[in-house]
Amino acid sequence: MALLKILQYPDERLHTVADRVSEVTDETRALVQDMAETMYAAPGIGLAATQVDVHQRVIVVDISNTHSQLHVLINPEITARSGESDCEEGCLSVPGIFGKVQRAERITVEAWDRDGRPFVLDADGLLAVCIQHEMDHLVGKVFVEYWSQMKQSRIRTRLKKQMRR
Ligand code: K1U
Ligand code: ZN
Repeated sequence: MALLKILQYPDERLHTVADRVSEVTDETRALVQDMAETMYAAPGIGLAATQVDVHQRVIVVDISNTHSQLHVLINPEITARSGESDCEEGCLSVPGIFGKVQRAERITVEAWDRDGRPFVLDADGLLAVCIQHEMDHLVGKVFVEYWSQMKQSRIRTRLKKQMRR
């Protein structure tokens, strides 16, 4: 088990589109375990494989205060969405930056669990927002990229200064 290094925006590798997982193996399960540990240690409520420089469609999410409701989604696909939410978001790859993004309030997502078994999850509120945020990472999109070019440029400047310190 290991803590993984989280890529920091504007690292270009965050723009990589992840591949589907063809088969869940022990290696996939080890990745899931390391991602969960990394998320809890950060601390965060979600993590996508893209953020740890592994370009496979794998995400982990746990919005509980007790680290007791881990959702592992392999090859997640949203099959239904409804309503609108503009919840404040943060990102472990964009430290210290928070802001709103318009998302669906409720989603239905189909995925595989860590044993490769398909399941369907109905999610709403923060869980739905977090799953959508993590699924964006899998297609190379970071939440700040919903905002204006000027705001993104200010964020990049601020983060580069932060990294030098
Ligand atoms: O980097 C990530 O993708 C994880 C991100 C997920 C997220 C948070 C809020 C809205 C949408 C998606 C985070 O976990 S940022 C850290 C955070 O939100 C948090 C940290 C500790 C306790 C509670 C929340
Ligand atoms: Zn993120």
